[in-house]
Amino acid sequence: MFPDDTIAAIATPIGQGGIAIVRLSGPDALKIADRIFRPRNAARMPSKVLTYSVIYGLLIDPANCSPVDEVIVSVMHGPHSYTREDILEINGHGGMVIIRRILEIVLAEGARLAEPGEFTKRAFLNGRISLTQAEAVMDLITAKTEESRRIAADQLRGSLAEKLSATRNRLLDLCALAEVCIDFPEDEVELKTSEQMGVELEAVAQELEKLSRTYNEARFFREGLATAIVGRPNVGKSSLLNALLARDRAIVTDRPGTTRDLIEEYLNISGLPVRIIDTAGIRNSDETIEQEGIRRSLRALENADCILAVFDGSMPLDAEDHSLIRKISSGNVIIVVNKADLDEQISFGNLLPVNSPLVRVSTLNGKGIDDLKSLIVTTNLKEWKEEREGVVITNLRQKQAIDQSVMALGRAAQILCRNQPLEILALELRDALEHVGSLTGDVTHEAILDRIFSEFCIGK
Ligand SMILES: Nc1nc2c(ncn2[C@@H]2O[C@H](COP(=O)(O)OP(=O)(O)OP(=O)(O)O)[C@@H](O)[C@H]2O)c(=O)[nH]1
Ligand SMILES: [Mg+2]
Repeated sequence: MFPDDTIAAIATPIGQGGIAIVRLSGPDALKIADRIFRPRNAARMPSKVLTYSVIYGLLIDPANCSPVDEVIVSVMHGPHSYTREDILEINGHGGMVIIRRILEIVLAEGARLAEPGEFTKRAFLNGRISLTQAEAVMDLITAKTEESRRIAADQLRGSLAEKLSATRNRLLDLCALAEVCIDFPEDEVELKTSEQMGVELEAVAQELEKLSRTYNEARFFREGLATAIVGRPNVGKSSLLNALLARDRAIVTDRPGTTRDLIEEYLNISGLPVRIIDTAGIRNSDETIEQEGIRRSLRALENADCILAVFDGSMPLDAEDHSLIRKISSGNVIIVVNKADLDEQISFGNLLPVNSPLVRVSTLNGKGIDDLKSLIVTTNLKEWKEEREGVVITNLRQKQAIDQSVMALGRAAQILCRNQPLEILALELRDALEHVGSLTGDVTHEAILDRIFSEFCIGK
């Protein structure tokens, strides 16, 4: 599993910019650098300089010795580098042709094109960071709001890894205790220890459960709160999207059936990244394109974390509104009564889902839009302040592993209660330990690593 070749990739985004960077990591990084780089000061060859040196010179194509670009290279010697291997970063001019040419030369000289996330994977495999820290790298890069960045940066610094490592040690102690009891089964020792184990099992399980609960809200900061704007045609859904974004994003007309496809945008509401989705108005339609649009609306409604159910306040409810009310009865819904600038004709009676908040807005004059934004935050982040004081988890893999560990601990507690053989107890404890270990990376499965790092960008 430990790599011994040298990888290379373009580490900056594709496009034009001030500079672009090709990054190399591995045992041959500096040898390759010597062959393709002519320093202005001939004594400063990449393999001869001290670590963390920055050298100016020409990048040349060794095939014909022609200069390709004026560059600056940074040299970092392992183990004090991102990957713990020798790293070379070539800063060239930020044009796609130039930077691709530099990459081709590096590959021709023996480096291999890196896979997505392979630099970070090496940092993990070489023991510089834990698996949760590696996951945080990409979360940091893709952070959509300042709060998302703060959570990812905390995790990258190791807050979650530390917490899990402490839990893992407690589980290791429990395993050791169970094994002592198996090896020395004198009754008196066993009784006392089993009480002690029960208490500790419960405490560890509670701590893990608390961590698992943070996922419900913390995940919104990583993924964005999927918020679908739904309603019958012409109630002002696209107008609402535009009002929330404060720009003219979606087409608005007075013809019912204007929006045909889903329109998604990100919105930052007080640090909460909201993935807002405008949908086609839901009604019975004979038209094929509109029917497909409505199918997509219904799917968005099903998958949303939060539903903004929009009604036209200037008209009584009609059959299509009633049908929508039936569909939203089980979701996390905010009722938005639009067109508050007109005389109110709508009346809901007892039709609305219980406890769903209602806000009156006018996308025409902006009334109520700020109230709606506050409602989106308060209805979806009920526990946030309280939980934020501790470590949180933001991704599903983490939650699943923690939940499986808690389940194994639950089974272990039952075995203890029923005085069943300690050998079975030890197996459940090992199971709980393994799930926590798969989070930190102490237990690694190739499939898990592949899944995590395939979500990375190339060059990271
Ligand atoms: N008076 C008034 N008219 C509004 C308001 N919001 C939207 N409208 C009008 O309502 C009509 C429909 O608006 P849209 O935003 O296109 O409605 P929609 O729900 O997206 O419609 P579909 O895409 O057809 O489902 C347009 O003529 C808007 O100008 C409002 O707050 N007040
Ligand atoms: Mg629309």
